[in-house]
Amino acid sequence: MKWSLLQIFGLLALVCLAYGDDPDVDIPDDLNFDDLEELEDDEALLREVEEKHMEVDIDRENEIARDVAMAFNKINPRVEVDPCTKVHCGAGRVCQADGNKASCVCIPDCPVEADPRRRVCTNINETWSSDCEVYRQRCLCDTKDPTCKNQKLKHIHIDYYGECKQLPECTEDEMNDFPRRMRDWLFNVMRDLAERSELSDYYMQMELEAETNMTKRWANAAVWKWCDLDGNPPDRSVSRHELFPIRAPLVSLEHCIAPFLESCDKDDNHRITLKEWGNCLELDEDEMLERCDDIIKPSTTTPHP
Ligand SMILES: *[C@@H]1O[C@H](CO)[C@@H](O)[C@H](O)[C@H]1NC(C)=O
Ligand SMILES: *[C@@H]1O[C@H](CO)[C@@H](O)[C@H](O)[C@H]1NC(C)=O
Ligand SMILES: [Ca+2]
Ligand SMILES: [Ca+2]
Repeated sequence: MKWSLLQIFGLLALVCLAYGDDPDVDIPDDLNFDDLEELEDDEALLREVEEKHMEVDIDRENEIARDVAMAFNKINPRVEVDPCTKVHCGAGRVCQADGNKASCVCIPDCPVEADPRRRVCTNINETWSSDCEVYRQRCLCDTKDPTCKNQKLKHIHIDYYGECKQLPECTEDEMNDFPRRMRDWLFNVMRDLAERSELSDYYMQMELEAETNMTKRWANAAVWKWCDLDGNPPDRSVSRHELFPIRAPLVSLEHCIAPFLESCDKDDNHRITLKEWGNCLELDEDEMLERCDDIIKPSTTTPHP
């Protein structure tokens, strides 16, 4: 999950570089996913993505440090422990410690974003300066803070990255060709992650299989991505919310992605099963085996209605 986000942000950064300077420039209709990685690096954005990963590492270190401190505390109860180290607040929120109590509060200030590439388009087709601002405002309205600008912003969310714009229609021909391009793209993303050793051993094995057996090439990549998206919660079905990492960064670059993902949910129940995913990618059903690399304890998974 984390790596796929990195991958997509990487792609986004590279593509933004190419088109970012002129917001009015048209994205070519036949944008080829494969070419994206050949574009030049954007140091600043990539650094930022790396920092986000570092934050995750720091969180983990803090957790370990806290556990050590807790153990020590049993012997010497005077050691102060930051109650926030183990608290994960949602988007737009940060943890605030009050003595030994921790609570999640709205982010007081978002970093000022002058870079137009950080802009996001919301579900009400409004351009905001950054994703942080959107999540912060939603938090303020959600908590009935007096600085909430408008109660309806309680339900605001990011539709896609980039400025709001008139998205070109996905023509029938483009749509017909899209599953093939998507399969190719998924395989290339998987291969790229494998080359950078950013897949788990389990998925490395699946990638190797995809490299050596043409029958498995697209199916393995499709299964991997589906498993990868199905993380919150890992219940063997991909919700609209879980599609966010694959949808939001691509919508403004690839105007068929949104209608394509819609079309995958054949029975319109807002979740995509592996079977539906295989069907819309036009893959052989027999090859779409549920092979997810995660430890699911059946007792802790909540089935969805
Ligand atoms: C969203 O806003 C953009 C820019 O203001 C506009 O061009 C576009 O038509 C709007 N889209 C919709 C669906 O209203
Ligand atoms: C390739 O995959 C197919 C389908 O799963 C399988 O039947 C076949 O034996 C595999 N071929 C090799 C060389 O492993
Ligand atoms: Ca899920
Ligand atoms: Ca469905």
